[in-house]
Amino acid sequence: MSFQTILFACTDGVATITLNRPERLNALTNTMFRELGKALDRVAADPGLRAVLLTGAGRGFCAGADLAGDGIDADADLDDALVTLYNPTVLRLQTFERPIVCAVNGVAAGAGCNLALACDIVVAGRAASFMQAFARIGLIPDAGGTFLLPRLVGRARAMGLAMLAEGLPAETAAEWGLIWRCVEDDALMAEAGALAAKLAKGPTRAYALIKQAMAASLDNGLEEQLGVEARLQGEAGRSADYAEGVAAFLEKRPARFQGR
Ligand code: T3D
Repeated sequence: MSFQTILFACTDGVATITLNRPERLNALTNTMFRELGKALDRVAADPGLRAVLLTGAGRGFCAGADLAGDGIDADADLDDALVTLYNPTVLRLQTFERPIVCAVNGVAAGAGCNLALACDIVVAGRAASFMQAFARIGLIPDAGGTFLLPRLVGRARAMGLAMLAEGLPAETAAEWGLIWRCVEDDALMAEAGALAAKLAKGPTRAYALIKQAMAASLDNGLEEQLGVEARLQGEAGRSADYAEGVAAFLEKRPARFQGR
């Protein structure tokens, strides 16, 4: 499968998707959204692909909507693009039934920042930064920014990020709990790759259920969420990986999860 705007490679159960417009800091185009969707379709259809690693080519991760090309159509309402491309992509990443590691290799701005934050585990190189660039051009955070930011870092920091639209260094992003970890730049791909490889050998179904449970908790009270946990744990408990996990524990050996 060949693409114009992304690279797609599969190794040892990990599908690596690289946003690949480095001359534009991987700014998002309509084609890129469609190709990202096709790459995820391919992963979803292959039970042997059990984790996704998302990153960017060149010195940036993603500079948000392409302000010069087909990313913003001057004749169309912006909400059309959000409804047809951005929002389905954010929902897909958040509900995708494989763990998604994002390796943020440089600046992540605008919707590029929020696509990164929609992934499950975000690791950034020390030189990377996270910028809600929208207000610089008279827009508001989209691609889930107004949903995730206050939940991740609290209202005060979310408002500062959204209104001041300054780049937040990766190290501070990790301190604030916006991302999982900040690592040295030259260690980024090895560390993120190792995380994805580990997840690709893990209990895939349980990971999908963890994603569901965490997402549900954002809207639920304790009692409802306990109900969600009971239902999803019931499902996890019927998986072959649960049986294997318990057997491996009792036999004092590493578990060999099959992702079922
Ligand atoms: O419905 C809709 O479609 C609306 C949806 C909107 C969602 C959004 O994401 S809105 C936010 C859009 N993004 C931005 O406003 C960020 C724009 N970029 C920047 O502010 C800066 O590039 C960065 C702070 C991200 C990085 O700065 P720097 O100095 O490291 O790089 P640079 O020199 O500005 O960029 C390098 C090249 O990439 C440059 O091209 P050139 O001059 O070398 O030919 C630059 O024009 C290009 N580039 C960077 N960002 C974009 C871009 N080209 C098109 N679109 C971009 N977003």
